[in-house]
Amino acid sequence: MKPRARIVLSRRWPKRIEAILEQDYEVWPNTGDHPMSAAAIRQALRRADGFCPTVTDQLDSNVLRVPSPRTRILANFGVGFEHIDLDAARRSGIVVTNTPDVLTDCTADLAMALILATARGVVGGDRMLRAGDWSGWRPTHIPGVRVSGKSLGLVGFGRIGRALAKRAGAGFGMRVRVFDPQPPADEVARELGVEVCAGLDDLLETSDFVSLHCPVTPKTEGMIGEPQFKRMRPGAILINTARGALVDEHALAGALRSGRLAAAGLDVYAREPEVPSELTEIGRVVLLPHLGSATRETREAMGMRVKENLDRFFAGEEPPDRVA
Ligand code: 8YV
Repeated sequence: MKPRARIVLSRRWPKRIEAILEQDYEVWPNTGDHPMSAAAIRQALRRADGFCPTVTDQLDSNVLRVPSPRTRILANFGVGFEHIDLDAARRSGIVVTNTPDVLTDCTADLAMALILATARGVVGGDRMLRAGDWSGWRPTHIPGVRVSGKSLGLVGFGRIGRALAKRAGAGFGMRVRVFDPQPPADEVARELGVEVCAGLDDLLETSDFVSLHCPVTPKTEGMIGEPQFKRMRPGAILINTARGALVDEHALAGALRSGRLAAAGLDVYAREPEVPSELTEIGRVVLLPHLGSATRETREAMGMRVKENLDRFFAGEEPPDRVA
């Protein structure tokens, strides 16, 4: 019998999926479930056939410069892969895969949740009530802003952006405007009921809510900074479930403090798990700890998608979600 391939999981995965993996692989889990150090990752690359990282692992060119690695596949648990240097992986002859599709709906759901939470005082209201500060109903208590019928600008119109467009358009009657360097075909835009903006500035100037749905690349890093906040409608709300590095967090805090922005809903940060204190100090920001794909169903589906990539790769076939 062929020996089973040895794989390292950089974090604990849902129990059921770890058990399924163990049927076909020699699984080395990271029992402590802390982010792995560069040295521990290098050791894994020397000793395992496959390495399954998450967003908390930095696989830069330095880490990947392991002389004759045993690892031949980095099967990422997650759709975003900016933490992996694809060129360095290619140079070391390592294949890279990710997990698209399976987290689209849950991430779009969370973006919608942040739109509602920021607009309607969901978190502030809960906080006030628990603090014993609720003196009873009154017409002027926590005046939110209406979501239904407002305009929503989507920066990036891939899978998650499209899923949010459906929810916001069909469910909340929002006018959805999109900007993507690769704009959707006319029939796709028509079918999803979205208007395609001429550029980012056009989107920022015409949206009550702006929600980010693009990957971080050298081109998009810091793309929402002071000049962009100045272009946004006074009282607009920023939602970010994509990546923290898309936003200049200091400029965001400034735009919130000055009142230019009414609120922000954030699930991601530039230097996770660090969250700038100038953001935590502002009550009108809803801050979540990177929960986009955090449902039992989706985390299991992500694990199974990684397994599908591993299975195909170790069977000598092309893995379905190869990105390098
Ligand atoms: C994941 C995500 O939880 O898939 C992604 O890119 O942002 C999250 O939903 C995380 O990346 C796991 O690695």
